[in-house]
Amino acid sequence: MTQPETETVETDVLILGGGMAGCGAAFEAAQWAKAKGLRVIIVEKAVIERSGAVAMGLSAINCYMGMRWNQNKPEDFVHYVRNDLMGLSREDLVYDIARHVDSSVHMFEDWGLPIFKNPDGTYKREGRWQIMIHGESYKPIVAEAARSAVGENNVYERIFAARLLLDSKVPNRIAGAIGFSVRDNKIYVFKAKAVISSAGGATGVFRPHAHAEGLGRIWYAPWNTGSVYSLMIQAGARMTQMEHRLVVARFKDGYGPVGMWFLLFKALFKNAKGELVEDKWANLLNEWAPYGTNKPIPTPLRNHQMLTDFRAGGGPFYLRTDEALQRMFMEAQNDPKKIREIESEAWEDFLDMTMSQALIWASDNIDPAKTPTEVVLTEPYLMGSHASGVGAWVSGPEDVAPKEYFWGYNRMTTVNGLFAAGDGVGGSAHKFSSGSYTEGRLAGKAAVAYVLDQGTSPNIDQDQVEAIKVELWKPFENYEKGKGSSTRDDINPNYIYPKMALHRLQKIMDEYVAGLGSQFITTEAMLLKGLERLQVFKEDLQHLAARDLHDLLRCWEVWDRVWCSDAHIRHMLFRQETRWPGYYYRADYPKMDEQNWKVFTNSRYDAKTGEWHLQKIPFLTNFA
Ligand code: SFD
Ligand code: AMP
Repeated sequence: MTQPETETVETDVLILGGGMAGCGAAFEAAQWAKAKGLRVIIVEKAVIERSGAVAMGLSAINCYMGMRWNQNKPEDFVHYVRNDLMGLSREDLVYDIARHVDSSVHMFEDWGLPIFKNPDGTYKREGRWQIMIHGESYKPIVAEAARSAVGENNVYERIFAARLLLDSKVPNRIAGAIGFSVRDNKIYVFKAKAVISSAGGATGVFRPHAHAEGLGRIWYAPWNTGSVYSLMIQAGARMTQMEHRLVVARFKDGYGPVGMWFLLFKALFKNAKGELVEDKWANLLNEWAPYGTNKPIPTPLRNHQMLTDFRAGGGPFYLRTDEALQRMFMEAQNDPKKIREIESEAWEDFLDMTMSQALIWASDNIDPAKTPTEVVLTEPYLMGSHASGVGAWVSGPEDVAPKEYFWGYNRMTTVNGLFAAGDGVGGSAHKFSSGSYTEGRLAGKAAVAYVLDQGTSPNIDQDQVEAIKVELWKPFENYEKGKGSSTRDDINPNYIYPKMALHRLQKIMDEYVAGLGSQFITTEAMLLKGLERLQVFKEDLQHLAARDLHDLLRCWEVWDRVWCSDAHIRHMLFRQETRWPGYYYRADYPKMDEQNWKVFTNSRYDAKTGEWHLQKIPFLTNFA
């Protein structure tokens, strides 16, 4: 590949990642920016109509209060999230999303998203916080609003954001980002007064169930590679709860979500002997009181019961789709029209968001009304929007944040002018699609306020930009220098392709860092070994090779995952307790320790020294 062309783009607000949070940020920032003549840009590595976790669509919106019908108060949601996260959530951030999320959902409906309705006009609920949608086109609907809000010229697609740029004259202030096109031989330098990091969570860090050609068949979006974290970590932003991974129960092989079956269809979760796992292991929950003894059972503890039963010989496990559907058919008095409706809902749940699950049913001759469906736990994901809270440590909203958690602008990280949203924000889980969008809106509004208050033009160090450009293109150089020294292009003593590198990373993480293969168990000694292996692996990664732009993208995605792994291991080492059994077990500290560890764990990477600094941050809340 020849040297790339460089294009410099100047903007006031730069949004990295046009997923749910990015589209929310764009929509909101544009409203405030327009009046002041400011520019807002989205940079997306794919095309926003079909990018990110909602690319395929969704069949539910899992964060909706229903305040217009007095169904829930934001405070109720704070209590729910507190319990599911085993006591540790940023309640100011959770509350802030809860009080605004309904307005986002109402806009989605206005823009054409079909929402299931009850005869009285209320939204049909799957569970207390979840509503059902015909959501195959959810993302195009949301993207269209974002695109028209910022204007077509301000949507930069098929560009991978690879580095954040800091101001060369003002310490700890953001100045923009560098990305490269995944279609043309081109590097972009974006100069910005404020940046919103919303490039999605991290998958593929751990070895998944599927392998070989099925490697990408996982639950969360395979193209979310942890950029949102690696960009912010390298820029020196303080991160929080990076140990708090997500492991969820999913239908086997297709990774279809289970929420609708549990909550709406009331399907029971049974082991191979037909025993109810939740009842059989109810006593386990006492050890994790007060959270374990509250309802609903926290997500990690449901996993913990399943893993315990597995060790006692209970596997395989099934969601009794057969029993649930037969019961519902009976309740419908075997009316063929009603049965058809129930069957359609059952299949649409997957056709709207995880088509592969419906395909697996069809190709394996499974009729869920006759056959129970096998359920397994996923490999761990790093994300801040489902039942887990990894991400950046951000300022809360002024009116409800403890004063220690507020530093001027809502959702601003500890780097001035750098904001985060969605999976990128730590300690505030259960936002899902609607909450991530809402958080994007909050960050978008605050970023415009920041630009208006503080936004002088950024200073960019051209030498630094040149050095990053050389570094980004190095995999091409590695390939050119190394090629030809073996008969097979993919086996070469001089370089390593990103796919092989990914396998190596996943092996380290699986074996030492409590992945599937080690039954989510680890210790200090195992983690230290994993860290050592990761450091050696990083040396080999200097030899990553790219033949084309697609390879180049994959190379830098591997690096994203390595940064996430580094942070994850260090945080797991730091927290000396087992707070989320079922997500991971520190076998050397097998209990939850409320006295010493009911704290947030924050880290900061110092790019100058290459050192990580970890600290405990007191848990504070203004909510009862
Ligand atoms: O039940 C770069 N989610 C669900 N949410 C719901 O509300 N209801 C459901 O039914 C949900 N289910 C579900 C969900 C996700 C998936 C994959 C399935 C099922 C199968 C979760 C939500 O989707 C999730 O919480 C939000 O989407 C998170 O929002 P955000 O904005 O943080 O992430 P994103 O939408 O994936 O967007 C990230 C964007 O960044 C891009 N990107 N762009 C430029 N440069 C880089 N370096 C980049 N790296 C990434 C991505 O392309 C993307 O556009 S259920 O199972 O939970
Ligand atoms: P899922 O489909 O598993 O991603 O879950 C969708 C929604 O349902 C999320 O809000 C989950 O927290 C919730 N959920 C899933 N399973 C259960 C369960 N067994 N009990 C309570 N809530 C659940």
